Amino acid sequence: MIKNNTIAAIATAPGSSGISIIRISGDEAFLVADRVFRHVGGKKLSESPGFRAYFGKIYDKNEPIDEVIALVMRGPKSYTGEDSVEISCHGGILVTRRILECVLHAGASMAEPGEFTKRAFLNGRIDLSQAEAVIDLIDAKNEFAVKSSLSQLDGRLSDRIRAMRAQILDAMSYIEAALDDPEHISLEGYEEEFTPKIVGFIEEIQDLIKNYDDSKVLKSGIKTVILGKPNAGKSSLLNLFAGRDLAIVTDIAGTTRDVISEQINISGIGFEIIDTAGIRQTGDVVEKIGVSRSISAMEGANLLLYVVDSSTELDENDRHILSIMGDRKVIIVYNKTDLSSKVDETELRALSPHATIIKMSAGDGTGFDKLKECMVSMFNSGSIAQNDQVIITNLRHKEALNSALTSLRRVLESIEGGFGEDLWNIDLQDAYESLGLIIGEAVGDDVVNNIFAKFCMGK
Ligand SMILES: Nc1nc2c(ncn2[C@@H]2O[C@H](COP(=O)(O)OP(=O)(O)OP(=O)(O)O)[C@@H](O)[C@H]2O)c(=O)[nH]1
Ligand SMILES: [Mg+2]
Repeated sequence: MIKNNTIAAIATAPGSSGISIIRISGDEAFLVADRVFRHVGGKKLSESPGFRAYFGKIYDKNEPIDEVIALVMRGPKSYTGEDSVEISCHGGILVTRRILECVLHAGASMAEPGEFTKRAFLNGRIDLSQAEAVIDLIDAKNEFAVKSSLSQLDGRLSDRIRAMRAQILDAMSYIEAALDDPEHISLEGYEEEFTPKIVGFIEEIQDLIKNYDDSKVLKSGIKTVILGKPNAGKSSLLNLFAGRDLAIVTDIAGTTRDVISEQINISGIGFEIIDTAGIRQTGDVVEKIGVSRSISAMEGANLLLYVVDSSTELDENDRHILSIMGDRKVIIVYNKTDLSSKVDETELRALSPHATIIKMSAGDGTGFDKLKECMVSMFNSGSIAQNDQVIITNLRHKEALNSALTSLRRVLESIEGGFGEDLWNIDLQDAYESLGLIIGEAVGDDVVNNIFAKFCMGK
């Protein structure tokens, strides 16, 4: 346990609320709290066995400030791993600040953002990837992000990394021992046993890296681009998703010129819905720019919603757009079903055989629920983005995995090239260290400070 001074901060969001919490942590947390808190029954927090709540008042010298509940947690079984007190007071801004001031006067120092979590890391209660999961959890914008951060906080990533490091360490020790004592430990034929192990590590790391891109999609939302020729009803559809008049809708073909987007949530899954300019051959300079933006928006999409105006016949514009969509995931939105239909479904199906067709009216909202259900079921079946077993969500982790991968590939090259076992160990050592960076072994202070600086106050 690292001896630390006692820190304090307001842990709840600033503003008026039912309750606010002032958090105190460190060796003198109980003493500091006892200087400002008077229990109704006269008990001292420093004499508490811990994990109990005490009702009383906070005093500034002899002036009562608020009625509060003090929650006492004894280290190492606390968030920070240290003795901690959480004071729940009435949630006014002034009251909360005044209590914090009293606590600071009583001997605590003001915590830096993220310092409570940093202490949990420095005290060995959680590792670095778990600390990062705490920020991710706080920042989570959808259920996927919550789930993946929780699994990381739970230590699932750390467990996999630790298991790999332990095996690498074993291999290194064996080689080292054999090099030191060749008479008793032989490396004769060892590469036959060793090569598959290294290949196994490489595959496992590749697997982790591969799901990084999917997880990035899931954290920020599945990129869903609405495409179609002018006047098909694309902006009307965006407005339905947004639940408000976000984009301008008119009966003039070529209304939308710019790419407009909105983050939404359907059944806990994040989608980034992007409205684009209708695609057609046009002489208008501004509209032309819009059309080329629509096409580049399509490039990075995870899902395309192709809107067809079913009240007009399919034309060259429709055929052109359907042909440039390639093998991307497409839902065809057969729009304007409230008008008489001029579009033959079989022809549509022939143009885009793998797409699902949803009939709806963006005008009055009929069939919109079916479209949303279809989007969710494509996600759940894994056809838009992989949604299980996703573990890597953090760029720092991905970079560490990449450098471990490079080192392990070098080990394979050394084996194939018939280079000495001492060379294998140099690269194994590098891989071991790179993996260690993920869980926070031997990371520099600057990296640690940088990570915790992203936290909010009181966390
Ligand atoms: N009757 C009917 N009209 C619709 C429907 N959806 C859209 N419209 C109308 O069709 C016209 C064009 O709609 P928009 O949403 O602006 O079409 P857009 O695809 O964004 O058009 P551009 O931005 O020009 O590419 C507007 O007059 C809408 O009110 C629908 O389901 N039924
Ligand atoms: Mg539009």
